[in-house]
Amino acid sequence: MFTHAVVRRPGPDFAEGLTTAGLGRPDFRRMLGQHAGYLAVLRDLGLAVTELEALPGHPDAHFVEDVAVLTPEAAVITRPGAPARRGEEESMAEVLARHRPIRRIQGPATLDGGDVLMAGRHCFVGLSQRTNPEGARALGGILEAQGRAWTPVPVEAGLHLKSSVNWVGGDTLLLTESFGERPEFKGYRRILVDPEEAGAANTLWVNGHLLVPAGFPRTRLKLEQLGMPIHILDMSEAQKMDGGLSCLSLRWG
Ligand code: CIR
Repeated sequence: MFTHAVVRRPGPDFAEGLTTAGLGRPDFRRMLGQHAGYLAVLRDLGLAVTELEALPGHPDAHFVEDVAVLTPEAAVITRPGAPARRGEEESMAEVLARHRPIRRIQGPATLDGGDVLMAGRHCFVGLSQRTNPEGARALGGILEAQGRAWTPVPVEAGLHLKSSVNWVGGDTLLLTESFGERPEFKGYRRILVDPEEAGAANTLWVNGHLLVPAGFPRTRLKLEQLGMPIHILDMSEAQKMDGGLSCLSLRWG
């Protein structure tokens, strides 16, 4: 169960962030509204949410998930794979140091938290355009010292591993079709998102509830079979910047 989360308010320059989505220019007021709605759900689900101020000059800094990985034993401050995003991590390290001992990923390793998928005690680490093998191994070494097993997973589609694969409780993963048959996930019950609904894969489990992005009715029907309460959230403006539900918070318990 999660008891805490950290989020960061999007800044007025957030449309200058990195994106490949091709979904058009996002709107700041709408983004703030969607961000506030997301925070409200986290608070309703019992999390103490710390909201940091926007970080001027870092238009992607509200995608806080990428700059740290939390385990019960440590907060691992990452070295983001996109040079433009380096510098977001320091103010997060200050906040997380109040909760966990700090560990750091050092260059030339790169690691984005969006590539780190915790499925119960097991961790999958995506090898992507952002996370290199050194970054995966550096995190893996920290996890192993904590008694956790991890598996690297090549990310051949999407920005991060969690753009395409997410844990939705128990032994169940929600995946896009291209990850559905990957051997790394064979031991799990797998729910595939509809091929037209790839964006639905970035669904977020929070304390026995599922936060699901709006606009994906077929995946919603499949997820309803799991019997968990579902919260549909409009994520259109974050999606225009290649982001989604998991990227907007760091969560721990
Ligand atoms: C980026 O390209 O880094 C941001 N525009 C989006 C990051 C999304 N983060 C995530 O999926 N964990």
